[in-house]
Amino acid sequence: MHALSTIPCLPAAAETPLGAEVYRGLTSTPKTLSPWLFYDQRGSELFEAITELPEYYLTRTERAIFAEHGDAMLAAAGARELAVIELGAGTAAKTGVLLEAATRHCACVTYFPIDISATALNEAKRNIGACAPQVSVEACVADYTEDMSAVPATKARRLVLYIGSSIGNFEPTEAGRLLRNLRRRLAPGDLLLLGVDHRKERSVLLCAYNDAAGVTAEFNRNALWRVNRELGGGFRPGLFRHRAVWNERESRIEMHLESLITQTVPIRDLGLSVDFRRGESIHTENSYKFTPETAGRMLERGGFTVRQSWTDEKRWFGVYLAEAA
Ligand code: AVJ
Repeated sequence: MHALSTIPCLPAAAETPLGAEVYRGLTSTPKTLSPWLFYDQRGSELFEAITELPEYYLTRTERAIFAEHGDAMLAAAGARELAVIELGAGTAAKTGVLLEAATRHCACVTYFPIDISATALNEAKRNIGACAPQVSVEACVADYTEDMSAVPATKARRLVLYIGSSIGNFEPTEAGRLLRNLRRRLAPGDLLLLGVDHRKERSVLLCAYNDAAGVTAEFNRNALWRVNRELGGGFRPGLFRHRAVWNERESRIEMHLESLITQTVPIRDLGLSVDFRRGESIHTENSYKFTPETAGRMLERGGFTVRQSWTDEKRWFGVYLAEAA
């Protein structure tokens, strides 16, 4: 016999991943929204635009490190057969140069991009097909933050790519859990190539997350537009100011959306009405910045041993090759 629940039901929308996250975040104190909310179609386009901004050095710096040291990275991976697995592959825009290097150092290379976006993965397939046609591609739509079962078991050595400073979105405990989850899927000798943004002069960091053209501000506000589009939200995004803050103690850039006035925002599909005080903000993203020491410690806590690392002339970005211990 099933007892009838006496707990009032939340609207069905609150049980979708998006609805649940928006409900949780906007009823918390302080208010938060998870950065994965940014990445619908529009948000992914805005992020692509960010990667081309003069102030946003991350993407081009990492790409330059790959262009210069990609061969050394894949030589270090050195295996006849190599499975290159990428977490959060997106459109694999930076991966081509690494896969080309892989084909020079390994007889047989298979690429396994993993991403939550099927559209992005289709573009990834096209990108890699064009620049490294010898590589066979087996894409997988999955949320690797939930579970790592999309990381394939292969008889080839595995090289996992987790690049683009994606790990910077996670708080230290979450990042540790993510690395340990990955480690449990791997065998000793399998490798992880991790790209992280380094600590640097505050003004450089602040400009990278608050560009003159206002693209990052629009990217940030897209979280609100998305709530409007997908949950019947009544946000007026123009009434929220984009703020980027350097949190020295936590070693992270934070992005916030600050309410310019006292206002109440209805979110129809959640049956929710959200009150904002003037100046109250929604914390939408953390982007952690590392030193070689803090990056190495994070990897070690995750069960990896750093074998080699590469950086650019200014030491703004770091790429770490670590072995499953
Ligand atoms: C995609 C998480 C690496 O933190 O730099 C860019 C996202 N946020 N501008 C980053 C982002 C604002 C980006 N990551």
